[in-house]
Amino acid sequence: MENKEFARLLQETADLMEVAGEDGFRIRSYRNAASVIASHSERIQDVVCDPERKVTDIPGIGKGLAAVLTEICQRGSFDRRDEMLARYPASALELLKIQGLGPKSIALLYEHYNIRSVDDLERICREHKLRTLPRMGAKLEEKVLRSIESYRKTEGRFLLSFAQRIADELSGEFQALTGIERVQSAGSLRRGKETVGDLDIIVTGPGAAAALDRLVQHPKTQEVLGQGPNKASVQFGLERLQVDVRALPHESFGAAMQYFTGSKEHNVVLRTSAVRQGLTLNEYGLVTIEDNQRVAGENEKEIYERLGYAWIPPELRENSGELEAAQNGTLPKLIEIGDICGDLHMHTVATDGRATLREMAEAAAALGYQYIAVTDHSKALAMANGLDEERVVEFAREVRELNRDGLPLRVFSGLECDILVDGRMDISDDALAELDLVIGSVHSYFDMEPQEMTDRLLRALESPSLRVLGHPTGRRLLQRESYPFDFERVAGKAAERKICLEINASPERLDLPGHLVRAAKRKGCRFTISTDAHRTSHLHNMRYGVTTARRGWLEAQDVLNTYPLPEFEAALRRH
Ligand code: DGT
Ligand code: CA
Ligand code: CA
Ligand code: ZN
Repeated sequence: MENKEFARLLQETADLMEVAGEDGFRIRSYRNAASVIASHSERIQDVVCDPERKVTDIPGIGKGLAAVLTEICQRGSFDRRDEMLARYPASALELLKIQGLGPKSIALLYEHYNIRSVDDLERICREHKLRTLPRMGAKLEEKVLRSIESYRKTEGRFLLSFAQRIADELSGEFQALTGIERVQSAGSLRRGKETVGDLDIIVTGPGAAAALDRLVQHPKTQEVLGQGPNKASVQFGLERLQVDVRALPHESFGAAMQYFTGSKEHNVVLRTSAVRQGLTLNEYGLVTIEDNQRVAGENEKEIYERLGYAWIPPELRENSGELEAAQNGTLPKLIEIGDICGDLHMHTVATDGRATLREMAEAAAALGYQYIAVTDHSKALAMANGLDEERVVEFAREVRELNRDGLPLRVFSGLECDILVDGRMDISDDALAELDLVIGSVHSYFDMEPQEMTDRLLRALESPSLRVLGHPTGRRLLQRESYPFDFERVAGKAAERKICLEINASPERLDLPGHLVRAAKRKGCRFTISTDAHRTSHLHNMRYGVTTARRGWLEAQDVLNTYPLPEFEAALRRH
């Protein structure tokens, strides 16, 4: 069991206790423990199961919590949680996921309107009854309705990185079975979509059916949804991610990959095009309608080419112009992970990161990078111990020295400077001017009117030292939508001011999203792709940023950190 899962169970229970109006001490200790566990570097399960170790040695974990953690290890839940769940069914937890409603509001809704589900809540808002409760108003009604809409869109979806981990785990196990030729993921995962509904895995080879058995009998399989000779579907892991595995003959591999990669919209157009050419396309192959002659199927590329298209990278298969481009020979030459020469957004122990500058530099050098920018937070993020002017200037000096002393790669001094509520930078221009690379980011006051937020961002783009607009929409996948603002205007101004838009590769953000990357490119913007790493392992998330850039049709030259060191440095100086 992952630390995140322990943390989730504790948070959940604390939430329900708060709904129940229980005393604050217990609740705080659960929440505190959840955050300690979530960021603990070792697996809590290993510590709990090791008779030589004591969980109570971890700061923030007392005797009571140690017992709770042991119980979770043994049976995946604990008494207190079961008690709370008996009192407030799963629907209360569901309601807690609606943004804008805290436990206290939910308690009120239970009490006054006996709300038991998201549907109930929606009805109460539509009937304007929410505003009759203490401290709630018409504005909150609107906000809750918007939150419900976004909740329904994300319900039952998973982060790309999480889906990828499960796909890798299962693929590895299938590959190890005998008689397996190929194991590949299709579906939204292969298209690199930021969230994934379910996994679609294709297996070929004489022993392919063994993969279906393995899936169905897997110790982590929670429930079997169906099993036939060619297909098995299960709910996998505690998170109950649905996994569909299909066993197919070797000669259908390409057709199956094409069919199950989708998107549905892309496939509809391709199939229609096939029919116009007297052909039928399905998961088994491409065949002539007239006499059922097979013309392609083993190889995806052959299928596209036989139909008059260049092979289309999966990230583009959304029926948003890629089919026309593939016919005209105007598909972009998409950026690849190997094009990346450096990472331009990361944090260290100086603020809320876990590693030192040298540790980050060493880890980045091990990835083959030529340079990094270290960009800790600025003082407005007091909780993160953000840098003030004095520390900024001192940091710039220190980095110049460290580069002379010999680091494993070139380090640029940077800052993730807060964009204040009025659009000013959190740090004076003089201090910012000492740095090599300044990112400006919004971390507070998300609830502004669209016009205000647009003005705030436009003003930030006036800052003379600003090089990059960090995580430009502020979205948190499955948690918080973008703050509303006029994206076209902001992108236009960024292009004019030659300020890059960041593609933040953190799997919880992937911000900008692909469709906005593409829109910004049309406006003439350039980009950076960076991990926002808070520990060395996060540097590996670069792949998700590159995937998102590909979904935005970017080529290597659109992205500043594909430049080799001399060109990158020259570009910084030109600014
Ligand atoms: P997801 O799982 O919601 O993130 O999105 P996808 O795209 O992986 O969708 P999924 O798992 O329902 O199906 C995978 C692909 O298989 C889909 O992109 C296209 C193809 N496919 C599945 N069912 C159908 C269908 O009923 N009609 C058509 N045209 N295509 C289908
Ligand atoms: Ca899927
Ligand atoms: Ca599926
Ligand atoms: Zn940030």
